[in-house]
Amino acid sequence: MTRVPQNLPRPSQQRDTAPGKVLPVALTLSVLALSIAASVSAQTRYIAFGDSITEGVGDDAPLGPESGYPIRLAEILAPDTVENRGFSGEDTSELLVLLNAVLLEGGDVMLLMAGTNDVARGFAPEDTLFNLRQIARRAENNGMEVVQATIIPRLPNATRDPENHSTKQLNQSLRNAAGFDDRRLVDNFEAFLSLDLLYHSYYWQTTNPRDPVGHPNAAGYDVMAQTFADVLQGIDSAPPVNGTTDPTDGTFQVLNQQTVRVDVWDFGNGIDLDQTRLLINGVESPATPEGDSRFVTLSHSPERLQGPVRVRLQTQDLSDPPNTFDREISLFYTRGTDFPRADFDRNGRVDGLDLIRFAAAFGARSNEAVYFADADFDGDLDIDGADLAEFAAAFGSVAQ
Ligand SMILES: [Ca+2]
Ligand SMILES: [Ca+2]
Ligand SMILES: [Ca+2]
Repeated sequence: MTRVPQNLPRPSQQRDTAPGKVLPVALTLSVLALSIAASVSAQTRYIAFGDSITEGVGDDAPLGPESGYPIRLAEILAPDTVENRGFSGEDTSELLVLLNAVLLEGGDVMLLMAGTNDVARGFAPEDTLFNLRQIARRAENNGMEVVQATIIPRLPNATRDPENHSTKQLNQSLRNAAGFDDRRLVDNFEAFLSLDLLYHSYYWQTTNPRDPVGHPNAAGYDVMAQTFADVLQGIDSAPPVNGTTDPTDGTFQVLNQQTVRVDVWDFGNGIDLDQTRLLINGVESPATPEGDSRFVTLSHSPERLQGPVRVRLQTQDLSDPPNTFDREISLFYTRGTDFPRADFDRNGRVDGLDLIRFAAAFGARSNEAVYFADADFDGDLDIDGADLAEFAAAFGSVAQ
């Protein structure tokens, strides 16, 4: 029901056409003109700032001259605009240098997604996070709102971080930073991980097997644009996600008495605390969520951990229907873990990566540079069919 404020003229009074009443009509018209002007200038100018994944490298179906998620997002958000300020190949320290020029162009909201090249160059996640927070604060000091975004998973055959250990760690700390700094978060990492046939359908490698890091293809950029759009339009399509996770995925030599501690965030409608639990090696832990519906911590100190430890988070949010999360978030190895000898890279299983290592040494004798003592299972100073048989027998075995 619309309430009419008492101090406004009633419709019957407005019909009075006496000469002295022309002024209010003129006033009404000018207020109308002003409000139209205001609605035009109320368009939001988004600035998409990042690396090649913002620029749109890998987009096999660009929209006219423009590639990537920004142009797709602009179509969804029209008449708001999205300007592409993606700089291919730049890490966060380089983007920090480019920032001033971008800020000079103005804009209302910065969409900040970067860090993939930092991972490729072996930056520590905390250094990347520091740079991203610097970028965000400087943009905010310049009067912009900053929306942060997690980076997408790397390909399983990427030369750096193929198992996404560093990528996960960076994204987890990004979630904590966005939460504590009170910024909105677009979780591309989570959105991508929830896709079926992710690496086969949403990455450039589908048509370009030489993609070094893992750029999305057009289908991937469609998902990314929609993930941004949902957050910017206030639609909660993301489940609660794990922030800082300790021990983090892929850690070795963890103490046998170690507290497992996981931060959980929901950047939308909130966490359903009753449906939030940690499983450790498949068994529900007594950890209970401490916090509120936006941010909780789950913590548990098992009496003794041995061998590989798998931590699984099950949670959902308060959306209707709920967005759910049920995934292993960390696999770490305690002291005394028994790795199969053929697990050359000590990633916990004898797999294709070890096979590549074995194949490179196959046929070598101990006086040759390619000889690799770990692969000489019978210790007779060559790597031959007998060692291959041992390797084949061990293939697929896991750390205990
Ligand atoms: Ca949510
Ligand atoms: Ca291995
Ligand atoms: Ca041998």
